[in-house]
Amino acid sequence: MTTSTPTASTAIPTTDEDPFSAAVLADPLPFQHRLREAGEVVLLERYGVYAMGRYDTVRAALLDWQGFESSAGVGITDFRTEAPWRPPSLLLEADPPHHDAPRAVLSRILGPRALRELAPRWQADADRLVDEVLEQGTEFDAVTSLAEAFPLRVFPDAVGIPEEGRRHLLPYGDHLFNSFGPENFLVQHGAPHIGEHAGWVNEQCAREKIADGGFGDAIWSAADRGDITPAQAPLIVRSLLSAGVDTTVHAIGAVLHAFATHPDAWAMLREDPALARVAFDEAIRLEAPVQTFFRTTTRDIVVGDVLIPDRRKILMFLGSANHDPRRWPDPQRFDLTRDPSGHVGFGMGIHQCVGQHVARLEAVSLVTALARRVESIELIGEPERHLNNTLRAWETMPMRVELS
Ligand code: OVP
Repeated sequence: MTTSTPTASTAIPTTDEDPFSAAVLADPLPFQHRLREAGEVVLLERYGVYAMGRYDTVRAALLDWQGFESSAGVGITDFRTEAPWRPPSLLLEADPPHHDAPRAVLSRILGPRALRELAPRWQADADRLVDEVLEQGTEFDAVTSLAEAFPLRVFPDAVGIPEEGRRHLLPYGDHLFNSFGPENFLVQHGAPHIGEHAGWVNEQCAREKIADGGFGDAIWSAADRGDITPAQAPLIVRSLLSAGVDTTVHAIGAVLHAFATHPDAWAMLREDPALARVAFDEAIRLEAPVQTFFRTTTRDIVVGDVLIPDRRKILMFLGSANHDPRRWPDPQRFDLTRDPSGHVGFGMGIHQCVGQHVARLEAVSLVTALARRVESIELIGEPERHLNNTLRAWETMPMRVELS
């Protein structure tokens, strides 16, 4: 997709639509369809940034980390010309060589081997949560009762942070994900409170706060061994608290919504509980809790027949790529018979979600617990979206289940 002598033959397709408007955030699929149809790369006139919405294009750009860097920030702000609002993440907002050591440390700590002993505990926790919810009745808000309740019950304990103040986690993440977008109504709404939330989050990353035996402790132990520096450790703990809460809440919301609206899929899962894993990845494909991230060009790059100049921001529409009919037949359908692997809901390449095994284990535990007790799931009212500049999320999801 790149050439050594950049040439571009065609004028770049341009749109004045605002992907960060309330209307598009509430219902992004029609906009994403227009974006994919407009071309491989489209100029978002309003912001002076580029956008990619097709699967092949997004995937290729994500794989080309040298041409499309992350270290200028993966939000709309270019860290080389504007100061970031918090110290950059050593993972998300870094590239090789600086990215390598933090990434290697975290991928071992959050890898499938390390999670093996957590799996039976989280399954028991999920079974217990589902029992508690069903004891209260068979009608509930699936967002608060399940999608928020389960990650908040297991993940902060797994990191090893104190109980006190955990109410800061969701609003911190919500504002952080808003802050990757422009300073619109969502950012303005969160800005007055972010100091308080960020202050608490940053304090929990200190060694003295972290309990023995969890992910946080493992990060500090890596610093003791010299795999990372002591100055890097708290920032890597911060990544867990930044990226690990809202994302899994909305992933679980996505999978619950998908099952509630695809009863055939729930019946299949009940027949074969091992489908919980594919259901999770199919829900990530379908809903992409992280909808978008930016990259920044490090030189002039030709994509298709347009030239993206050096040092431009490009918005990668992960959710749109996962709905590209050029790659996915019947993309809107939650289909447990398809192979969703290759979706870009976790990104692709060197930055691909390092926490995905944790997220998958959370979702599989909860879905498995539900499948053990619930015959059918339905919505008993219109679920409401929670708007965020980056996240695809539910605010409420009125649900009724029938026990088996
Ligand atoms: C989805 C992500 C998101 C937000 C923050 C961070 C990572 C971080 O590393 O701080 S990846």
